[in-house]
Amino acid sequence: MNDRSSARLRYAGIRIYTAIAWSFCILFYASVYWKKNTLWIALAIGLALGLGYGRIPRRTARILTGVGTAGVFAAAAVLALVTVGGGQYDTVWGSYIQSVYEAPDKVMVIVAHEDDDLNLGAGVIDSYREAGTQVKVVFFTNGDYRFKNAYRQKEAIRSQKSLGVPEEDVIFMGYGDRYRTEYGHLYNAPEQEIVTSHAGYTSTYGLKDHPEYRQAVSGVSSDYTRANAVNDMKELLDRERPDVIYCVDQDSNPDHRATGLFFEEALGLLLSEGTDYRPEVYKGFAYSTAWSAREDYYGENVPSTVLRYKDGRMDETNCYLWENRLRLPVRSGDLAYTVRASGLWPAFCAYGSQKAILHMTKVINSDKVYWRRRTDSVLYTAAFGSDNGGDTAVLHDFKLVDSVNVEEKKHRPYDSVWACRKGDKVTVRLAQLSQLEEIVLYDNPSMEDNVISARITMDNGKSVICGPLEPGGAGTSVRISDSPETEGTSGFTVEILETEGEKAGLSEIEAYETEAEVPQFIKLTDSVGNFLYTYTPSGEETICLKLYGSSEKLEALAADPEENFVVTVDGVPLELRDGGYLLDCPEKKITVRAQLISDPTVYDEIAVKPYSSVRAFTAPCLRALDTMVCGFETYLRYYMAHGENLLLRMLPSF
Ligand SMILES: [Ca+2]
Repeated sequence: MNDRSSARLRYAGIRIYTAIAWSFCILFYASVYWKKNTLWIALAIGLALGLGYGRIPRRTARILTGVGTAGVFAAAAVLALVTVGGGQYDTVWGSYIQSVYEAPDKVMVIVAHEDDDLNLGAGVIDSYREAGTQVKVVFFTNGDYRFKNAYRQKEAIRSQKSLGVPEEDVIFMGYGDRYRTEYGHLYNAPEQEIVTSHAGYTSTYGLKDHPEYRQAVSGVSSDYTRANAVNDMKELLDRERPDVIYCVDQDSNPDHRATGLFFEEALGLLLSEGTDYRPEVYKGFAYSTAWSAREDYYGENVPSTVLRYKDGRMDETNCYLWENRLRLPVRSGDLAYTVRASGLWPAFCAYGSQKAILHMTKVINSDKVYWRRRTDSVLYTAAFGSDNGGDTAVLHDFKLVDSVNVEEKKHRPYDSVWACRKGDKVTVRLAQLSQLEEIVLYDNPSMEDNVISARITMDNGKSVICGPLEPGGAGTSVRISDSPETEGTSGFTVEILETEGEKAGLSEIEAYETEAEVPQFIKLTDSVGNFLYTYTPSGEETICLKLYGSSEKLEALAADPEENFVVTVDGVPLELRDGGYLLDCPEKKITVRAQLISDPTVYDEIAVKPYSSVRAFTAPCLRALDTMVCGFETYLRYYMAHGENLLLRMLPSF
């Protein structure tokens, strides 16, 4: 090769390099304002630079190359800064909280789509895994609405792996992501009718080397029938028998609704068969408390999940009151000053096709919220009857709501209730004599149609008048303390004394012999109740700490902190005023410990860092850079996902 052609080759190399460097820089720095066309604008400018390189003065060309190179180095520095400078919270939570995550042997998380696992369980799944607890993650659909299942499922496997869940503990049920039939969704189809999914499939399928559940256990696929969907779910639960189950509940997505209802139907059937399997069940929401929650990650301290709606109810369903939520702490490594430094970053990155990174500032909070559904009611095996000919089967099927059309977004599921008027009675005959402590009546999910008053009469003659019932379908607890000398009751009747509205009714009745068991832990919070791990005060202020108790018992103790708790810094108790523990902003990092006086194993510890004016200046800069990096990575991964998915589609079969 002569000198001339080698120089030409070098020159061409520099042109290409400059074009790429500039495209990259524009993409990277414009990410914070990313619009759909940013990619094309960046590529066009890069291309123009590459083509025009020979036509501009050599000196200008050199400057262009230099600036492009400087931009690339600066981007690398920004990446390093938000990763290292965005350091994770460095508290170790009390071993006591660890014990909550250590307690079960097996946990199951049931969601509709590949990415709902993060909405429902990011921060909790990894906490269980860190405590050594097995977690099985179940995806009901293949996520094949816009993407190939192969792409979505591989994303899920990668994401879960980063949370510590091995591939063999990821289960795909293989059902469709939406359906195309006249019945609307599979959930509302006739039991044995085979329906076609949006992607054109009529039976369950999975990956070649990771088949769907039915294929894996029976060697055949399940046709897409409603009966098969319930049966697959029921068999899975019975086979796996997890101690704790987390599952999505109602929201505007038909697949989320269907998954939650299929699960409840399947578990209801299992419970009615009289097995001794009684899992702890927690329902949660993929949208308002996660995917579309408030964007509030950035701040000195990551706050806890907030209610997005006004009247203390979840907008998705009236059945869950905000005040009744269980708040679980998250692994402190998941919280950091930037999202790039969060321990959950790889899990969100894995879902490139869903732009999951962009939702990290919403999904990650200092707690995860769930609603407990007890499964130890003695009524699943009881015989029900009513004098008004209404459907009493719905009163002990485990479902609090149901829907004749899960596709109808605005539809409030009032369909599956025992309709009643004044004077109507339900008779309940228990399978065996029981010493009942509590009966819970669930009014129908309508806010307007309500049972105002009812009388519960036990077979042993005792009767209680209750009401008005909590409107909207949240349970109303009625205390029934059998006197100790009786052998228990064989049943009871519920007589409706007064109603309001046209469609009054009950959606479920439960009866318990014992108190509810919930995870037992305390957590230090700020004055408004945000869970704390590493607390950085936002000014030179006096800090007020409070206590959260996870159970009614601990909550009651926390309401009288002077008698029951001691909160100390290096062994010195903090002053208690108006229910809060007062602490002056420290000059060095300190550890605050809260402890139950009667049981020192019940405790929590947080770190409190001094206020730093340097940090007050650098933190907002760091967050701005973090936003830029998140935008860049989101779209890079999103376009890569589209490219790979396109390739998958071109392959004949996968
Ligand atoms: Ca029901």
